Amino acid sequence: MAALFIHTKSMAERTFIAIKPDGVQRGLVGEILGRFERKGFKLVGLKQITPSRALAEQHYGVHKERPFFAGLVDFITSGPVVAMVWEGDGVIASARKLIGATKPLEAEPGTIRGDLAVNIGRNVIHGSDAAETAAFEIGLWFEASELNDWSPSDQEWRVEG
Ligand code: DAT
Ligand code: MG
Repeated sequence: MAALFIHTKSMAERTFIAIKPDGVQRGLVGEILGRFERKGFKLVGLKQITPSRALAEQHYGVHKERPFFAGLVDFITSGPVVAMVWEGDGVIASARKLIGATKPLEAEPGTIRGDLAVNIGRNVIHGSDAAETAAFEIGLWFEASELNDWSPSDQEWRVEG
């Protein structure tokens, strides 16, 4: 059943990750990037951007009726964000595990929020929560030309075959 082991670029799973303004201001960019790199995922898009209100409101559109929405948009537009796309099998769910629970005081030690944050309104990082939101958020934050297909030279040491 060799077909089971065929991987093509079109099958590759991708997720949208953003280091929020608090993470950038606190000098946590390298620390956070390093956790995804060390796990073995592949970075295929990376830029620093201060989001417009329109971008922020679309990104958090699912929360637009929530009482914290205006404050959330104020916060996410308050300074540079480091926007990323990471690729790999299972990367959407795995990234959410690396990130930890939304409330940092409930996030497990060892997770990004568990180790690096204390407040829900300053929880340093965003990660897409499902395949549909990942596709939406990647398309919202990145042009197709900003994403790179490439093969890490040590790929065979990360995945089989
Ligand atoms: P997550 O970022 O873990 O996907 P979410 O989608 O429920 O969490 O909410 C998006 C962001 O909104 C979250 O990272 C922080 C903020 N937020 C959520 N609930 C909040 C609350 N009750 N008070 C203040 N900010 C909140
Ligand atoms: Mg969310």
